[in-house]
Amino acid sequence: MAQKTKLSLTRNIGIVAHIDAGKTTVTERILYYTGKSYKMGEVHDGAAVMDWMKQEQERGITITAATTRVDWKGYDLHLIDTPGHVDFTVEVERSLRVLDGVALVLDAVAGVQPQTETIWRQAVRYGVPVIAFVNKMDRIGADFDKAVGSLGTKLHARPLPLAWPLGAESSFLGLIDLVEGQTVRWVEGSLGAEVVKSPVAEEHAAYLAKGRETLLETLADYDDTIAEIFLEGGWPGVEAVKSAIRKHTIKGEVVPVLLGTALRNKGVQELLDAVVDYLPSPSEAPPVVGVHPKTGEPVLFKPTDEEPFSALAFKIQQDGGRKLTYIRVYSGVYKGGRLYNALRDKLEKPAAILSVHADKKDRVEEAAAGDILALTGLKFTMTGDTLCEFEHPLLLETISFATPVISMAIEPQKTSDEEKLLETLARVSEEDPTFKVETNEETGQTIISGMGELHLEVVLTRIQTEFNVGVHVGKPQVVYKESISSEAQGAYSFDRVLGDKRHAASAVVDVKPRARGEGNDIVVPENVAAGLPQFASVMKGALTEGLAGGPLGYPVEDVAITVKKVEGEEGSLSEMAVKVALGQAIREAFLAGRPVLLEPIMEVEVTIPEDNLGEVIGDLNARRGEIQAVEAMRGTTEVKAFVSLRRMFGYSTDLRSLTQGRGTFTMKFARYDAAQGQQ
Ligand SMILES: Nc1nc2c(ncn2[C@@H]2O[C@H](COP(=O)(O)OP(=O)(O)OP(=O)(O)O)[C@@H](O)[C@H]2O)c(=O)[nH]1
Ligand SMILES: [Mg+2]
Repeated sequence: MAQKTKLSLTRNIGIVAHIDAGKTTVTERILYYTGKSYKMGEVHDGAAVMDWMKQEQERGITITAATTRVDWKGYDLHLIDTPGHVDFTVEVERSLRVLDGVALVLDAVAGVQPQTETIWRQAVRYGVPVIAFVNKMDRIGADFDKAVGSLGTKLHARPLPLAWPLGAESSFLGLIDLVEGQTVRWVEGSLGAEVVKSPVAEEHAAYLAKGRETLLETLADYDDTIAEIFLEGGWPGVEAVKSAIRKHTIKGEVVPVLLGTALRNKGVQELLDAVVDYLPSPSEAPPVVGVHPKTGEPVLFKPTDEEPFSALAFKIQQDGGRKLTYIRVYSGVYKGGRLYNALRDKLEKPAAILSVHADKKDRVEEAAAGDILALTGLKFTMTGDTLCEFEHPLLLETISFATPVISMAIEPQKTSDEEKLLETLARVSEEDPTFKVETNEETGQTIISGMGELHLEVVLTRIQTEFNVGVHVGKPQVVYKESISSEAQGAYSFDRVLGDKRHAASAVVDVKPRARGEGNDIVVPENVAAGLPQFASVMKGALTEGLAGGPLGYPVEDVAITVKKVEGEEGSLSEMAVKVALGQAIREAFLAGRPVLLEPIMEVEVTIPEDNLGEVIGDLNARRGEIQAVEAMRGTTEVKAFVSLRRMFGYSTDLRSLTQGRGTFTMKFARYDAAQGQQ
């Protein structure tokens, strides 16, 4: 196939949503309707192909993003089914970084939910166009209009409904395709595989007219050609409307909305049609620009086979005894031989190129622009690294990850397993950039940290079942940090004779608090740096160390440090003297700046039956939560609050007993802030 055609017939798409919206169920239908699976696997039976990990099947949730490749009407679709639980957002983040478009699944009853908002922000940040699918139209309380409305009110997106539902809840039967002007239904006996399209019945003509009017009215805001025809009261024709939808979806101006119920096998083929019709091919996605690793000059390769090879490693996975490195290829073709890791300045020699479908892998001959594949045999490459040709080096933008907020001590049940445990933990943290392993220097304990209780629980189960290491763990703790509350200065002079040599230096450092979440800022003014070029790396080391552990013993956040002076006499000004003087000056400055302990604060959303409101609010107050909003909707009430993570341990059990199991909640990290009434 000519390459241009090949690329224009490719779509790299993610299925994303809040937890339980139905991503995996939608994906299972996609596998069935495209002929990739011969039977439909259900999440609640633990039989979904895409939820292939044992823990996913047991827990009924997706934990790790699974990739697959299907053929739809001659198009080559690379799909990634992502998890919705906030503890696994790393999987969504890295998927969005390498995808060209997403299908955002909404629950027709709940509409936009907290995690939907997070994903939306990520999609906007990476410039990824979005199509929405309002799923679960069969559920009691399903409301298409309301779900569409929530895209506008909660995400500030511009929704563009492309269909109108015929019925809802148990009487949801089909839809009117507003673009084609047809009624669409699915034959039950064929598990929805047989789609019946027919002209819109007389009694539904008004829906079609009204739906088309809204469609054109919305498009007219972005498209002059459509605006002219709309103002004259005309219909521009199916092709013209499709091409306008495509153009403005790819620009990120509108979000086409489709609907159905994956569980009842309705509406998924229309979603697939929309994916190929309205989401970009790799060649239409914005060009990926990198920088030269040495000069920092911009480097731009077009997404064609003729250009030098470039790819981003976005995921590492242990697969039995071997390591898979997932890559998204942006330009060129790789057929074998060495690849250059431009970030680590290392040559890699991949052993094989694999096309991945859930947990199955097939060897393929080449990796070409637009492909999402896995390589085996890489030694140095980590998540976010660029692979390219040695002669044509570039660095693509890496992937940023949230930092862990919860930690616990871990030790092997058998002391003989100590080394094996450390090896296993190292492997897990290589796969998962939001899982960290450290040794507490004071106690010698091994501390693991991650995004939440579920995250650590999943890792612990893997360690015990997949790697066969029995472990004991401590109680979960939050990850504290510290900052300062006022401007201050620290000075220190070091002068000591060791052996027959005198070591002496003096240092002065200014520190200033910065706003929460701003991070640290280190300034070494020219006049200080210029006088001591031979000590540049020692000074950098002292600063990094000073920030790694402040006077309270935690990593220091949100401070500006300015090194005012580092000096000494020739002969006695040594590396050791500079290191000690600067390190102590930093410590003095932090102490004088009145250290404050910071703890993770979570944004909590609780959904409860109206009659439990009093108890739930009372309980949140007892946890010293700051209630932000209470919103009542048809018998259920939503409470939003900021609560410190420390006070949220065990909340799911408490909420269950407060609401007789009817309440649910989600929480996500909001910020680090001064710890209330602790230490
Ligand atoms: N009533 C109804 N239930 C559905 C529908 N689609 C999915 N479900 C159910 O909703 C639950 C969650 O579905 P999943 O497909 O696992 O949802 P998910 O978005 O993949 O969930 P995570 O990956 O864990 O975030 C399962 O019990 C499904 O059977 C639907 O259209 N209607
Ligand atoms: Mg899932």
